[in-house]
Amino acid sequence: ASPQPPSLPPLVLELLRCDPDELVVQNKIVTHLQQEQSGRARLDKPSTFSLMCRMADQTLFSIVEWARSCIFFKELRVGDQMKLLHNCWSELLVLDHIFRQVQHGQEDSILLVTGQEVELSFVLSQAEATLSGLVQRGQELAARLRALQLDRRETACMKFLLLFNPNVKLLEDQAFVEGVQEQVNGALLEYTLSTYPQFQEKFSQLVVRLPELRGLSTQAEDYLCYMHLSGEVPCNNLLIEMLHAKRA
Ligand code: DR9
Repeated sequence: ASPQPPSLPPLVLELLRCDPDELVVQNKIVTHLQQEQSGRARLDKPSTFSLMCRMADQTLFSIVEWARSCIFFKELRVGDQMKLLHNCWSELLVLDHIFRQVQHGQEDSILLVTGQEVELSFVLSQAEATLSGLVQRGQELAARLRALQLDRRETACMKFLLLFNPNVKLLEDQAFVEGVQEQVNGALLEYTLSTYPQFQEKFSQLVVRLPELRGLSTQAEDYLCYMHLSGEVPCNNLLIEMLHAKRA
C-alpha cells in the first residue's frame, strides 16, 4: 500500500479556502479590460504601459476583495484593515506575480494574470532600464522559489504573513495581528515539515525570501511613483491611491 499523505494543518486548509480560483480571477480581469476598451473611441488605442497599469489595477482590486473575505481579516475594524492593506498591497501584488511565474515554469517568458504570455526578450527590448531590472529581479526570485518547490499552500500562508504584519504602526488591535502572524508561522512550519520531511530547511528557506520580496515591491513602488509623476499612469487608478495612502 502507498503511504498515506500527511494530513494538512487545519489552518493551512482554512487559508487555502480563502484563495480565489485563478481562472475565475483571470476571466473577471479579461472581461473588465475588454469592457473598458469597448467603451473607448476606436482609434484611441492605449499604450502597452497604460494597459499594463489597468491590468495591475484590476489585480489589486481582486487582492483587496480576497483580503476582505478572508478569515481573521474580516474580524478587524475597518481602520486596521486599511492600515494593513496600505502597508502590504505592493508586496501582495509582487507575490501574486512571482507565484504565477513559479507555476508557469518558463524562465524566458512571463505569464500575465490575463493568461497572455510575453517573451522576456521582448520585455527587455521594450522596457526602460528600471523596469527591465525589476522584471529580471522578479524572474530570479521566481526561479529561486521554483527551485524550492514553493507550492500553493505555502503561498497562501505567505500572503497572510505579508498581510498580518505586526510592525504596522498605530494598529488598534496589535495583539490580534501578532497572534495571527504567529499562528500562520506555526502552521506553515508544521506543513513544510510534514509534507517535505526530506527538506527540513524548507520553512526557513521560504521565510528568508520575504525581505527580498519586500525590497522588490519597494522598488516597484518607486518606479510606479516616478511614472505617475511623469504623467504616464492612467487616472482613476487604485494603484496610485494606495501609493499616496502609504507615503502620505
Ligand atoms: C507597485 C507594485 C507593482 C507590482 C506589480 C507586479 C505585477 C506587474 C505585472 C506585470 C509586470 C510585467 C510587465 C510586462 C510588460 C510587458 C510588455 C512590455 O514590455 O511593455 C513595455 C512597457 C513600456 O515600458 P517603459 O516603462 O520602458 O516605457 C514607458 C513608456 O514610455 C510609457 O509610455 O512597459 C510596461 O507596460 C510596464 C507595465 C508596468 C505595470 C504597472 C504597474 C507595475 C509596477 C511595477 C512593475 C514591476 C514588475 C516587477 C515584478 C516583480
